[in-house]
Amino acid sequence: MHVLFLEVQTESTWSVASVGPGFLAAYLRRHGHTVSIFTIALDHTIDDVVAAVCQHAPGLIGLSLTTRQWLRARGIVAGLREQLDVPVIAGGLHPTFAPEQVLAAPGFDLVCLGEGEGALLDVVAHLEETSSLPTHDIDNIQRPGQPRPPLRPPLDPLDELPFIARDMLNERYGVRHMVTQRGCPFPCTYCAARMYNEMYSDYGRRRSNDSVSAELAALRSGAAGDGLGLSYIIFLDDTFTINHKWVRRFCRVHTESGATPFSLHARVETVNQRMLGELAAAGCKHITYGVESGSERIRREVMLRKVSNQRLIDVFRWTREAGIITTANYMLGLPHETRADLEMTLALHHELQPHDFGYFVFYPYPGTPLFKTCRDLGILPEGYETMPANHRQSILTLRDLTNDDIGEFYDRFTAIREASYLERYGSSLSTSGEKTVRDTYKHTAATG
Ligand code: B12
Ligand code: SF4
Repeated sequence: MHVLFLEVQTESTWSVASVGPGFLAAYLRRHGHTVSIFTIALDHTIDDVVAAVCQHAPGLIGLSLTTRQWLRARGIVAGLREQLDVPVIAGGLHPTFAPEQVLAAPGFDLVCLGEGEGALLDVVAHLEETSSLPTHDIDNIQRPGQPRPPLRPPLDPLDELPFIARDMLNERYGVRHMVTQRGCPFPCTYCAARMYNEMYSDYGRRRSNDSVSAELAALRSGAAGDGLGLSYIIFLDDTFTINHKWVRRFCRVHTESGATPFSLHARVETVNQRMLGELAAAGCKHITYGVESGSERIRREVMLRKVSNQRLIDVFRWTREAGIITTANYMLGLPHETRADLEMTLALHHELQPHDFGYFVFYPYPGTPLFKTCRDLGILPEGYETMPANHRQSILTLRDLTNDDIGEFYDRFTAIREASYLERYGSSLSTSGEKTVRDTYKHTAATG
């Protein structure tokens, strides 16, 4: 059977890699099915989507949805299904934690909860055999009006999965996206990704060093078949630096194979000076750290991130000293946050001196502890699910911050960022050159 993934773009500035569909496509292909992807750009109309679906002629349409993607996808799927009768299945973080909401929307037939490889294969096999949607429980697959189905155990070992299907990722210039693990052991209350730990008793797994090296070697030798080779690696793992033994071995083997430059995401609790030195020697050029707030109270009591400001300051300094570029990510507008807390975030930013930073207004993702907190506090407005996720404003009716406060701090972050670009690149840049640098930084700062 042919499966078409529709990738829903929500912002033109994100360099989106369709990671989930990449794994699913590789798995389906291994089992004899064909898969393609169509990206729904911001200016595409329903008619464009209908035309693309007709051209790809799928037996099943799949969508991988974050909450932001869902906010746009529901209109698209409703419009599409008015014109075409092709079954639609949705998976990913939003459908996993708000399945009833997704299944209540016109045009969605099935939702996949959690890890999707085996479940999607079962759905495709069923459709192929019967030409109809399943009327019985398939593990992980929720149907309209039915209770949550049982979950199959997470795939283990991950090495048994085929390498990600590169044609789903929109890669260019040999810049490759890599995933070496699934699951994150930390308890951050705002994070949708960690909620898999609550769904499954033991979700954390990592590929072996050998499997990761083999995939990189294949890319280097051109085995991906796209003629792009391997010039840079973006590790998308939530926290690359979790297992020191694994990281040390990776550094050794990666150095021996030529030390292709790479970037990764880490938490400051999981690195030390020695590891940073080893990473730098192996080609690590850029680390993104989640800082989130400069207020230890907000981090400790609201986010369950118990690290001290001093540790953050030390790790940013060590990383710089190792010759690695740093990006810090911040959040604004959490429940119980005050203007004084936001001032602390700005003050900490000045102490950390990251090369770049991302700043995001907090959005409560379904399934997370903070989503529940917002509902319990009565600060999640009626009909929140129809409100757009706006970068400069909160959808919440916060008690201690107004939207003007959030907008003001957001603009202060923007001003700091622009001043730092100007200081660093200003004199040497034409207007169009400056735009290119900003766009590049928007991409590198893009993290969940
Ligand atoms: C890499 C990444 C990105 C990349 C690429 C995103 C992408 N679409 O792949 C970039 C940098 C672009 C990005 C951007 C953003 N991200 Co991001 N990102 C991640 C990250 C760290 C890893 C994703 C990953 O590697 N997954 C690995 C694959 C294997 O897992 P998976 O995607 O869940 O897929 C499996 C299952 O879910 C299922 N499945 C998935 N899709 C489908 C579809 C079907 C049909 C089926 C059957 C099954 C199925 O099967 C897959 C294989 O088992 C996650 C955290 C995480 N660990 O998930 C955050 C995460 C997805 N991002 C998040 C956010 C908030 C964002 C931003 C909105 C950030 C911002 N403030 O602007 C942006 C906007 C993205 C958008 N357009 O919506 C949130 C989403 C929460 C939510 N409920 O929406 C996450 C969960 C992080 C978090 N802290 O909560 N992100
Ligand atoms: S925010 Fe990052 S460190 Fe915290 S639980 Fe989520 S993925 Fe893990």
